[in-house]
Amino acid sequence: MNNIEFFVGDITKIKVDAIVNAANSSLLGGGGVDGAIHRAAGVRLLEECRRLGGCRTGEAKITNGYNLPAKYVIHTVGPIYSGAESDETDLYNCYYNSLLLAKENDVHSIAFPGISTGVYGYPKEAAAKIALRSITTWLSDNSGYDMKITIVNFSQHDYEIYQSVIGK
Ligand code: AR6
Repeated sequence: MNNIEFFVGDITKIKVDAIVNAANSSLLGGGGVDGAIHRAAGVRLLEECRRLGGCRTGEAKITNGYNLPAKYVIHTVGPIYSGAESDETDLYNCYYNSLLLAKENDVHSIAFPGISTGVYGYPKEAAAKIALRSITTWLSDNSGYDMKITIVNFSQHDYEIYQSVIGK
């Protein structure tokens, strides 16, 4: 996992080419990491999001980062956890499609929060496994492309969940 590193803390503080937002399908802001990103980026982010016309679950859209240290924000919509098989596919697609969109925009460093693991209720260990599977698959599918990936854990506890998944 040479291209993957971990950061414990606030994703809005990270200087990378793109940070990923765990948004909702309206793309018009909300709580959690979405609220934090909109507060830190400023009102121009909401103005640009209004022009995007929403986003489907598992898909991703890109905007500028405005007042953030990151150049871009990639907004993706995770599944609201229900236990259905489609949750796993949707969550996998969030990571994979965010990376595809990043590459299309010449992004070479990207930071992900734990998509769906807050308000949307996805169990954190299961979500970490899917995130790692999606990211490592994308990296091997795009092995000629230089992409540095940061997984952002908001708490030490979330970080430990990831490390236990990697250790297994
Ligand atoms: N930096 C990094 N991670 C964070 C931050 C932050 N500043 N703030 C929260 N997290 P959530 P979801 C973590 O609820 O489950 C919003 O209202 C948090 O600990 O933000 O995908 C949207 O508008 C958790 O592990 O996103 C949607 O309506 C992870 O980020 C809905 O919530 C995701 O938690 C999306 O729910």
